[in-house]
Amino acid sequence: MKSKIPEFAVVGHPNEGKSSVLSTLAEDDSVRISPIPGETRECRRFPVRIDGREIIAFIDTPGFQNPRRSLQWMRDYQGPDERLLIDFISAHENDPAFHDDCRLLRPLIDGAGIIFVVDGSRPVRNMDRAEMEILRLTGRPRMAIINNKEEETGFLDQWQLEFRKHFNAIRVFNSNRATYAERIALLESLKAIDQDIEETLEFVIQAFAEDWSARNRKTADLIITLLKEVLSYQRTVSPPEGKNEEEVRNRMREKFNQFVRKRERATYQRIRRLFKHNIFSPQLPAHSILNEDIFAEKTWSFLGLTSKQLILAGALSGAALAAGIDVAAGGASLGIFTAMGGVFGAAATAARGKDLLTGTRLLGIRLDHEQLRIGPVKSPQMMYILLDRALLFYHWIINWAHGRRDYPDQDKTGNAELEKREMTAGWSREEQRICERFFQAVTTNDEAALLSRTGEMRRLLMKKLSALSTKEKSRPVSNG
Ligand SMILES: Nc1nc2c(ncn2[C@@H]2O[C@H](COP(=O)(O)OP(=O)(O)OP(=O)(O)O)[C@@H](O)[C@H]2O)c(=O)[nH]1
Ligand SMILES: [Mg+2]
Repeated sequence: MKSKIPEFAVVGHPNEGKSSVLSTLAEDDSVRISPIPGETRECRRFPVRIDGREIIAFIDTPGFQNPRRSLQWMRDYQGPDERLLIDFISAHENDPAFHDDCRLLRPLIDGAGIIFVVDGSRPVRNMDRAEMEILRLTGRPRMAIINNKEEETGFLDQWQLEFRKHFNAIRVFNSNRATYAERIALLESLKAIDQDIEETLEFVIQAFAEDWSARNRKTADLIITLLKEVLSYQRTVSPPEGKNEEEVRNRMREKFNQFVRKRERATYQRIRRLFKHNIFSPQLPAHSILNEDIFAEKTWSFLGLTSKQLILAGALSGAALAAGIDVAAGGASLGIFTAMGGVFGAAATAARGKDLLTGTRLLGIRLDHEQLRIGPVKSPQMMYILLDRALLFYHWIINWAHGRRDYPDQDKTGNAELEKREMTAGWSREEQRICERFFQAVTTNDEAALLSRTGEMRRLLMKKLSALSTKEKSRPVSNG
């Protein structure tokens, strides 16, 4: 039985980035992409499923093999328009010189719309004009996508001029950098290519948006669970006789650190899966603060609240400020990924790092009836550090396009940067209070307050996640 969901064949010249565009659009990292032209030889359908239900499908196709001769045949064709594709395929299907052309055109007979992909960083050639003309002759609704593989933008005007003759919509969409907002914007433009599918696409866009908020809600819940587990951490040991108490304390502390690292890693894995990075694991740039251990002094001097803010929140004494150690606040205006280049000196590190990391300021450890008790967490800075790291991770993962397969550290695009003002130190006092109340409820195990504090925290996180996911980076070139 034929499905009624909208289908689009992604077509174009070999190696222009068709499969990459599809992979990003469909958020499917199982699509085969390769620098060698001719990677895709057969059509493959990639449906997008939401809650197990297919809502739209994209078809990966081989690149045009013989566009000029195919066009010539079509121009000489005498039969009825509606039989053009069927007759073309039956005339060429056994000719190896037209293998790919027959394959890529077949989905159009079955009713698929066209998404034509070109690498706009090179000039328009006659071959491209032939391909565009073939697509126009098919009479199917069609959109052109400019996927710039290189930084070069000098040929864009040329492309747009050509596109206006042949397509119903044009859009710049980079398979390696497109964000969620840009995917939605592309679907919006796709509506313009055919009135008949406008309504269906409206439904698809709605479903995409709802699915995205559902993922954000799940992400918020995962972060909250992580916070609760870490902040309420409590263990008790009876130090064996004759054992050095200091050693036991250190071991307890190390166990806590291990627990936090493990739980954090597991949370990130889940977030990664929520955003459908199933096969490839996006790599952080070498200079990312997330590459630092969560208990590294560097982490504690870059992330979380400033000393001043902590004092304001009653988590640090004014003496710390008097001692002149609030230099860390100087990082407030710096992008967190770029700030790593040694801007911070030892003073800042001493302020928020060492002070909290050593001793018992972070985690209470006390002797109680011959037993050593550790936890719960005493400093809210632990919560802010976890929050900042999770937000950084989230921002990184949602901006890693599924079609991007270049792993080495070459992120010059800047889309991984999260400004300090978008992290907890930049949150309003009221927002920080929500965090403090949550911290209170968790660490004092105040069951009565916990439910409403968790609700507040979830709403706050949802707001932050949604703000991070709707930053649009490119605009449509033209729509008609
Ligand atoms: N830098 C950069 N590389 C890209 C971009 N889009 C695609 N590529 C690379 O270009 C090469 C070809 O990409 P594919 O998506 O496999 O191209 P295709 O059009 O499907 O190619 P065929 O299946 O061979 O027709 C791969 O090495 C991609 O990683 C881009 O936006 N930027
Ligand atoms: Mg391909």
